[in-house]
Amino acid sequence: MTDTPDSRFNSSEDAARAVKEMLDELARLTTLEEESPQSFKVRAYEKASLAVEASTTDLRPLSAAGLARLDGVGKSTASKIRQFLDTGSVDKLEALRQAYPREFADLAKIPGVGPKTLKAMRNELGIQNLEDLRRALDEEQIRTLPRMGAASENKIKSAIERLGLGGKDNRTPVADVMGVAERMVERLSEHPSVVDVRYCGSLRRMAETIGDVDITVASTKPDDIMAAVVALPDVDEVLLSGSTKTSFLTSAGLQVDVRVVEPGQFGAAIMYFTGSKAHNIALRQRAIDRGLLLNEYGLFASAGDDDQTLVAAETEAGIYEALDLKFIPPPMREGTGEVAAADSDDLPEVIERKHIRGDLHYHTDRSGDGRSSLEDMVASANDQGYSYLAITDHGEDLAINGSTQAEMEEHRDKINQLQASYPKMRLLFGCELNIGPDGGLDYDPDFRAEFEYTVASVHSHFDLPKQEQTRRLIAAIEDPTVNSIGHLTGRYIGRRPGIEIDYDEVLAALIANDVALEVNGALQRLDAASNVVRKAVDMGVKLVINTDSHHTSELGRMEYGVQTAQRGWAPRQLVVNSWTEKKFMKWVASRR
Ligand code: DGT
Ligand code: CA
Ligand code: CA
Ligand code: ZN
Repeated sequence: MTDTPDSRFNSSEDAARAVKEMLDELARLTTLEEESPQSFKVRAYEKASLAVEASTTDLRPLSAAGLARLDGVGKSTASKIRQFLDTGSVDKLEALRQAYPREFADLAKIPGVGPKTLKAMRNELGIQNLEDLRRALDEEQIRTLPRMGAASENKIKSAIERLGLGGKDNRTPVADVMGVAERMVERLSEHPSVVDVRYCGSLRRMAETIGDVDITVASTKPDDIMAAVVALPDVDEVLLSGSTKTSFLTSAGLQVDVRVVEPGQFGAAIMYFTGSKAHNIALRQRAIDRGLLLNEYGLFASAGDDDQTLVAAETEAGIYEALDLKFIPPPMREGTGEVAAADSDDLPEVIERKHIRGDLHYHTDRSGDGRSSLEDMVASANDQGYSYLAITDHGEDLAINGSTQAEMEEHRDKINQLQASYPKMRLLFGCELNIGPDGGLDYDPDFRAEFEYTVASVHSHFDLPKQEQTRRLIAAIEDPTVNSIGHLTGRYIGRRPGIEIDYDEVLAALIANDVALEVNGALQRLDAASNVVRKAVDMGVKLVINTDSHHTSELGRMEYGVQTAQRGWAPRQLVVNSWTEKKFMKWVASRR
């Protein structure tokens, strides 16, 4: 195969995605280079990245001049994109990677470590990586840098701890893994020798951070598969190349293990490699108790040492059934009582994607950060077959992204007009209200009451003490115009720790006021977290699973939200957006 400009990327979408990732990395490293996220160059890369994401144009055949004609793409960025499409790399980016190796650049993710500080850390103290930084913190050296003090040292220390960066193992936020894994699985599934393929491990269990990616392939031709794996565009360095297993690193340093198994053993294999280890052990114990043997090749009945008969192996469902258990959804397989619950028929009927009838946190370009029109956003929701949809653009208190009352009134008219074209889907004029530092909300209470549905969320003041954060949330929950609380802590997994609250108090307030708790399906958020969902479920708090979409490409987040809810053992009946429109609207009305 030759690398003509058109053959490097299989599809227009592949090319756009890779270009966007390249631009994002350029923006990140240029922020370090220029010591400011506000620099002209950084803004240019960010704008171009958004433009590429929003555009449906095939970038591959465009000349540099053609690329520069795209809205939001400047001339200099256009020539970098062209170079990337032609060669797979960009000189400028390679130079930046040299200057700022990944383990150093990653330190910029720690709240309290800005680009200026980071450079000073390296120039003054020789800090190159997390380990160096931790040592400098222990030796109280950071406070000797300009603008830093003992308080900044403490802030950085606690951020390292709360982000889970402290341990030896280097885990990656699920948001940085899912896209890569889905892409590899899709590509492998197109290979003629692949019978079935699935990602397993912590990713299939929808963990928040991922150690490595485990992909299992069913095929009778392992050699073909191993060759196809090392040819994947994501492979940066092959670590292990065996006859049925290949391990490699992606350019972002993520490890991927791909294993090939016989098609007849696919169920047993994906069950084993999905884990968790604790779940596997509980299942194997159950097998032993029944005189059976369970391993990655199947479930066997043993009639003497060398004589084993296969009981089940082809599908996971078949193995659970043979173990006399209900099927346990992967996100619940954490060894936290799910096997015992399935044994005594106490396993809840958890929410599934097919139960979802509406999205209740949904933006349009009425919001400063929204990127698709009202018409397109509503059409996309309609394609999902939803029977109701709350359009919740940002309230006025959210600086540049919010809308004034007059703008909202005009927006309402547009929504009402659009309703006529969608007889099967009820459109609700909604709002994402901002919870202020003291729990105050946008607009005056009379106008707030005109929204047909609201989600109230924290977007600022992340550093208040726990007690104040708790009080702040409870004040919002008690407001009669609030139907739900969006992304509870405001965290970005692995990047921003989110507010600290007293969960018992907040969940009790949700119950007392009959306000729903959102499970936000954006992968960087997954907020409320699954452990909080599980606590909420135990108390009987109502839930709502949303995508918080700002673009028509983001509706798939519903699946991630559902899996996070499953991880929290959320039963269908507690999820308000699984209810019929009639039941749902009755609940909304009872609050107002
Ligand atoms: P990670 O990669 O740290 O995010 O977490 P996992 O769960 O993906 O763990 P990984 O990649 O080490 O192993 C994948 C699965 O393989 C794991 O969930 C269960 C299974 N497994 C690994 N080691 C053992 C073991 O020693 N015993 C049993 N029963 N299963 C294991
Ligand atoms: Ca893994
Ligand atoms: Ca692994
Ligand atoms: Zn939102």
